[in-house]
Amino acid sequence: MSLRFDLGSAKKVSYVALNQREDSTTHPASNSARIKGYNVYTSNDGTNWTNVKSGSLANHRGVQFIDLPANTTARHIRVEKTSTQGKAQLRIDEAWLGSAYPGAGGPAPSSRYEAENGLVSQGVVESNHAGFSGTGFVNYDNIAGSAVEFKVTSDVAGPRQVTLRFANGTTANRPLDISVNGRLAVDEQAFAGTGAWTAWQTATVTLDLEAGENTIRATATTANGGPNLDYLEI
Ligand SMILES: [Ca+2]
Ligand SMILES: [Ca+2]
Ligand SMILES: [Ca+2]
Repeated sequence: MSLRFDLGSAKKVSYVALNQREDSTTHPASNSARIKGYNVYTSNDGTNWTNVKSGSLANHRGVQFIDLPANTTARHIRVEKTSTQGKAQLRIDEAWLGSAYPGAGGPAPSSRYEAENGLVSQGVVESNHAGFSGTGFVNYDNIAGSAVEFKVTSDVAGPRQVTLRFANGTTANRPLDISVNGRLAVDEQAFAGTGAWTAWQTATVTLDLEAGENTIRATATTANGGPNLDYLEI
């Protein structure tokens, strides 16, 4: 008994995931068709097969993963059931192939820069309103020109999504001018009231960054100062 996939052309395959039919809620499920022993074969022509993995699956419910050897590339994948936890059937509700695990390649994980570790100009680091990340947040002085500056590293040049986490316990918008490397990038980015100083929200802007270190400065533009600023994330 086997399950066969045709990818249409040779592709990288990192794992096979199987979600098998739950035949019984009792344990042990002697009438279960769950796979015990298996072989996984690959082929590029659908005729000549290579056994790339053999093993056994636990008698568990839920999705189970069969990891394939590193750099497995094939058009055809076949999972053969060689022994059973119960009866000799193959009962698969869902199955899929993965080319990579999350985090293995693709965009780099985001980096967080806490505002309280930034360069604060006319503001104070506080921690009296719960829900912040890190060790606190920056309370901008209520004055135009108060600012927080971040040194942010980008691995590539070009537009990047940059998220700012903030709280504004007033009902008045507290806009910030956001500059990159000394040039105004976003004029009067809005930071509306969030309902409470403990109610944190995020605002996302797109900034054109250079590869390497960038200076991002968020400057209050009204006499109310900025919102309380928790962090910047890229
Ligand atoms: Ca303030
Ligand atoms: Ca402005
Ligand atoms: Ca923080």
